Amino acid sequence: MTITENGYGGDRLCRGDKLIIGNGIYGYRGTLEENGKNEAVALTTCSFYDRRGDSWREPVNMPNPLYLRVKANGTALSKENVAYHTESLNTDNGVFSRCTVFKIKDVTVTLKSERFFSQIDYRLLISKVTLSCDKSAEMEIADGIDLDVWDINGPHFTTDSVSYNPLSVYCTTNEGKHLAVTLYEKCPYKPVNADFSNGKVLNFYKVFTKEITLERFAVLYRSDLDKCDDGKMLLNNLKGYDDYYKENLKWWREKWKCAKIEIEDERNSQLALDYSLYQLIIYAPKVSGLSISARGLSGQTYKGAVFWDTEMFMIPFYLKTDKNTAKNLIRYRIDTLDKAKQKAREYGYEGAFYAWESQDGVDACSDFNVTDVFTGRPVRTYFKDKQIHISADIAVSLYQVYKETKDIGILNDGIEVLLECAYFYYTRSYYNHIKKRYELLDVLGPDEYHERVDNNAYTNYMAHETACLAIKGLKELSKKSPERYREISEIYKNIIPKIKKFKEGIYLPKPNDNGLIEQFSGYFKLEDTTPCELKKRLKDPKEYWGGSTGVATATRVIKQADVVMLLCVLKRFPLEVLKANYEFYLPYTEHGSSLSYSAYARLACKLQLKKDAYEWFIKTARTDLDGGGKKYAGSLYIGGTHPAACGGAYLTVTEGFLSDGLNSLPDEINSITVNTQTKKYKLKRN
Ligand code: IFM
Repeated sequence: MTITENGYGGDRLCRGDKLIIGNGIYGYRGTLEENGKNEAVALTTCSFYDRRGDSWREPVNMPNPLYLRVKANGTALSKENVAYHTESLNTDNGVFSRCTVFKIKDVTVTLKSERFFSQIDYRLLISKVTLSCDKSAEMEIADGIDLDVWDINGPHFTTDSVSYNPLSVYCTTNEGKHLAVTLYEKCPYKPVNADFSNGKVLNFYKVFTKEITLERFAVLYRSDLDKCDDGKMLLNNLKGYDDYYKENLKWWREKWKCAKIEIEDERNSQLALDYSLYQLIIYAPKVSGLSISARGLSGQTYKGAVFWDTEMFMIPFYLKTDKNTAKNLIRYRIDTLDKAKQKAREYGYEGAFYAWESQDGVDACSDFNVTDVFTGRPVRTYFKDKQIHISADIAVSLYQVYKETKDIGILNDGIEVLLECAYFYYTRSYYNHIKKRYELLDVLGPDEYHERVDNNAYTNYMAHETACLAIKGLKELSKKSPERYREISEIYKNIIPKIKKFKEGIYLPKPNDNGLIEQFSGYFKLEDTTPCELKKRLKDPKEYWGGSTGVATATRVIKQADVVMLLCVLKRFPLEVLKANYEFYLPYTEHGSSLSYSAYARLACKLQLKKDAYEWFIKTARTDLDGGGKKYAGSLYIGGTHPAACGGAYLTVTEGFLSDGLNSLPDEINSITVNTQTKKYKLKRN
């Protein structure tokens, strides 16, 4: 399907997010050829990080190889002379296109362009620009590589060398990594000049014509991935634009065969679903050792870091549609186990405490992750120190990947992740001698507004589950991989009994007489108010609600699904408990994180709350189509796309609408067909 935006003057930041293309390693924001850093143009990278000075480390935005500006009969084509403009993204084939008509004095010029990434060779970004006039005109085109890029904490590179024919730049980042962009152009005319000035390396064309087409092939290089190849081979063997176009269509056709969900419903959710799954497809890294950041490839917010979003919200999609990607994503955690062990030790514990915001396994989360809107001062936040549920999220996901792929290699290598995560919880816990139980004190659950709480139910149950999976994983190994089992049992012989003790003794807050699980000790005693009421108390719309002084801190208002998330993930609670907690926590939930809606959607399905389920589904599926999600935490910009909400839409359909949950579809949905790598499922309303 196609997402279309009309009119030249739209919100470029928002369109840039929405009309994004990508191939897992690179992304290109939905911007126009003539745009620059002020319009947030970016050729984004997955996990190619750099730090400038003391500011946050973030992924590098590459030099932009698709820059172009035009004059016709001496007048610049600019926003002042736009007569018509439309731009769109086709989710069926990952092609961005635009058409702009410029009317200047004596001539009308139509600029059409399209662009897409190669999905076969991730180093290739391909574009075609056609300029056609209603009569012959003198066209002056300057096009090439813009090195003056959009950054939050840049600049991230300096230019070492520039060459012409083809245009090429070679740069070094502050951390000493290298990147290069080479732009090869096919055009019936030769450039009259080329130069490097004002941060741009450009070819200049001057022709008298009615129409001119430029085919542009950008070959990208980053020294962390392309170790022994600087792209020369690729450049020497470039195919034609149409060949790449056909290859691209074929790739996408195959991809959608395993991923497409067809939905017939009242509010035409097909586009929202297509777009959600499209995002998950374009964010899937093409090589192992990488994972998906919380904002996908839409920019540098959240430091391009990997959160629990990947394991808890995205991996389920890949497990059904692209098992290799699911395995690669969990391998990212297996590969970074050492860093998690190091983090645990830094905090005085043993085992594995994974990074809350992972950049290659290292925690990028700052101690001061929010800025106070009133004072401009950094606010001490505890996401990194206390959000210990991250290790359990990874362990639970790892076991799920093993179970669904049946790849014993994952368990052989992942068993240490399970054991180390479980051991971390044992060492992190406090044994309460009076109550005779292990407790996890001073933690931060999924609801980030209440920091440093005791016995968060989600955390305790998930830590328990981790211990169970570690023991189960060992048992499984003993049957499927006896040699590895013997080896591991020997290495962990002193640790396994501790994990077992923790498993038996960890405090699991039970539902009370009303079926309610308390989110953390003391939660029920907090002020009983709602997000709506809290909004009235705000002195600034961008004020941060959590932390020590936030409006939500002393109240029951929570940022996102917490107990409800627990009830979704661990399928061990009876329906009456699901019902009681859904009803209880709903009025307190702000849905201030895009992760929240889908948890409520999945639970609503289980509870046969069909209307609710449909509403939550629409919200999660439309998050990025409607430009939703918070744009600021305090005064910190956190905009971009929300792949976890996209994964949440997928989970709602597959785990909710199609599973044992609903006996029949919500009234608003006529039918749903889900294609996966192995099967096709169809459900029609009774
Ligand atoms: O992982 C989430 C977290 O749960 C809430 N804040 C945003 C993060 C990234 O999406």
